[in-house]
Amino acid sequence: MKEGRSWRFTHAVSRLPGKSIANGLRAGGGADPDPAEFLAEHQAYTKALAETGANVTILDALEGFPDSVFVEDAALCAGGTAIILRPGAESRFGEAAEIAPALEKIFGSVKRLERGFVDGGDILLTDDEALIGMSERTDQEGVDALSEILEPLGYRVRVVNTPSGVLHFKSDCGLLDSHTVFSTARLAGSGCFEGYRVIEAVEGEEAATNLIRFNEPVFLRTGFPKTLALLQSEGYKVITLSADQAALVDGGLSCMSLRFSL
Ligand code: CIR
Repeated sequence: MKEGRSWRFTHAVSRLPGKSIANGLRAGGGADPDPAEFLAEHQAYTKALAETGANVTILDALEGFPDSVFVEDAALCAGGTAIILRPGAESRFGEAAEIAPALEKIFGSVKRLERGFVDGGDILLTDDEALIGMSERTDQEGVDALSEILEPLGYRVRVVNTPSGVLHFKSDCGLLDSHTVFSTARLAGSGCFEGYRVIEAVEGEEAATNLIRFNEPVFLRTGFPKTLALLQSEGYKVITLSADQAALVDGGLSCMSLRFSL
């Protein structure tokens, strides 16, 4: 196992949002995102990833799949391998076949989940573990199938629960370094991070937990000043990025890229 493989990356893959993002799934039935504003946020996001020195591939928008900008749910890149998942929302299932050719080109070949359902947003990878949250989108059959692929790649699988009413496991947590997780109190309280150092979210700023560590910086959503101060006081270099448009359709910073090293 390579120390830091869960946050030091040479590559990322993202997909441009289409105009159809206005029809993206959302639990709350709130306002539609604005496609032009979403695109501007996305451009700032991919630029920031590239500025860490990573090679960022940006795929064309897929108008037929409104949520396809959230590439993290259709595939998982782990241990030098790309795994095509089976997203659990009906309107998103076809995104997996759409992303496969791009990953085949980059990785040479891909593995495929053959049964069940798993959304990548339910998977938190650390250096040697995959914490997989059972959710409305991720079921036991999918977890079993994914475990068969991940264990030979050097990941122990820890099956955990996504809190009810929460879309994805990583809606409520993010990795800060090889040993440290940033989590809402409600998720950390379940005991699912035993063995890790946990920094709990500031009350009222829980939505900030969907952050990503990508090389040196931690990317945090703009608008969470107490969280910014907390993470800086813990010694992290934090860069803030707006993800307000993604949030309108239940997305955040982690969902908009696949992050890996070759
Ligand atoms: C969905 O409901 O699937 C999208 N509107 C949001 C997906 C966010 N993805 C993620 O947190 N990994």
